Amino acid sequence: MTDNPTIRRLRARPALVPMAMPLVTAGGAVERAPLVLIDLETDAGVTGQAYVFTYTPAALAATARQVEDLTPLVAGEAVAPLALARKMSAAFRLLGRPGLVGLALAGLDIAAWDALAKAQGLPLYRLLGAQARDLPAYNSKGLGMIGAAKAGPEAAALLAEGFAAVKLRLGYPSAAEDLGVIDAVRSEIGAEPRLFVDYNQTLTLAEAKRRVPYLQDFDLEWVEEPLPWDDYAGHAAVAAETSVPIQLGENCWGAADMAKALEAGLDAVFMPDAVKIGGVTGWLQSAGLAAAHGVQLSSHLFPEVSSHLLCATPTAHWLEYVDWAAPILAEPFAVRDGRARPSEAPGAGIAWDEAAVARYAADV
Ligand code: SMN
Ligand code: MG
Repeated sequence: MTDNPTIRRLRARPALVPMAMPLVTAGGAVERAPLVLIDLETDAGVTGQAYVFTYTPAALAATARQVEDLTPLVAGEAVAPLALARKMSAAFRLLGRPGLVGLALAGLDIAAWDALAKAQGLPLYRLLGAQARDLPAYNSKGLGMIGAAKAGPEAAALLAEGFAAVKLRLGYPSAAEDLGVIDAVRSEIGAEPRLFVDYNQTLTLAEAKRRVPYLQDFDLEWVEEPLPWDDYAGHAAVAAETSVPIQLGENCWGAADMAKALEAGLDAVFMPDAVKIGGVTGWLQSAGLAAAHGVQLSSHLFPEVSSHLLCATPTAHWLEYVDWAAPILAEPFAVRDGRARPSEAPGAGIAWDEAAVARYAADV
């Protein structure tokens, strides 16, 4: 094994992975997890692994194809993620990065960091110069819009998996229904567990100004994306009406979007998505910006790589836990007593269970 590998090719396999708890949000439903499983093959006996989530099966085949179509641009290049990011920026300047190109480029970036860490024999957090530590994690895999009667027992079941915090998706037709769901959950789980709520970008400004202040009585950790993600002026107006912290950032495409969000000066916390933000490279740039602004950063999805990234984040806050990749991973990510730690294996902690990958291969 050499610590200076070069890239041979990118392989991408689309998979549709069953979800124990399908997730209905006000912004759309996810019934099976559409994942593109990426292998970055090198000439040095190490292969980098990453997966990206395409939200809808309609984007699965095109994203997998986009990843493999990067091969001619990177074959023969060193596994040097920052140099690759520079090259990809130039290659996609005219087209632009948001969308499926952004997912594919983040997959390349994460797989390249994974391969580099493996070549060095280090877990990713150590390659990044960080130390492992316990990260507070909330169980986000369920609690879609299932109504007040089901939400209480489901919240209790999610906490019983070893968590002290869960997230509810809101945005029911009426404010009364939103409040009824939170009420039902609080009566079932008591005052102690931390609660988060997520509107998935679905309220109008007038409705958000009316509904969000009602949430104040429930001691919530945050309210996520009441408005379209990049309506910073609108979110600032909502933040001015309530003491519940506003949480944004899962839809920022790259550090430049994070910079714009932070410069908008609204009172908010942020939770970049390791993929949309541009992989490990985009995350590190964003973590630097957040630290300079003194703003807390949580993660969105991808708990395996995000646990490494949060250890390298000066203002690290919460880790979002979902188990959507667990069925195809050789060692699914685990949280104990509400605390998560990055894996100690070389790389970012992603290895395929090949039998499961074959079982869930998507026919697209
Ligand atoms: C979410 C993420 C991914 C799919 C559906 C909903 C949600 C979250 O916004 O933050 O977990
Ligand atoms: Mg969200």
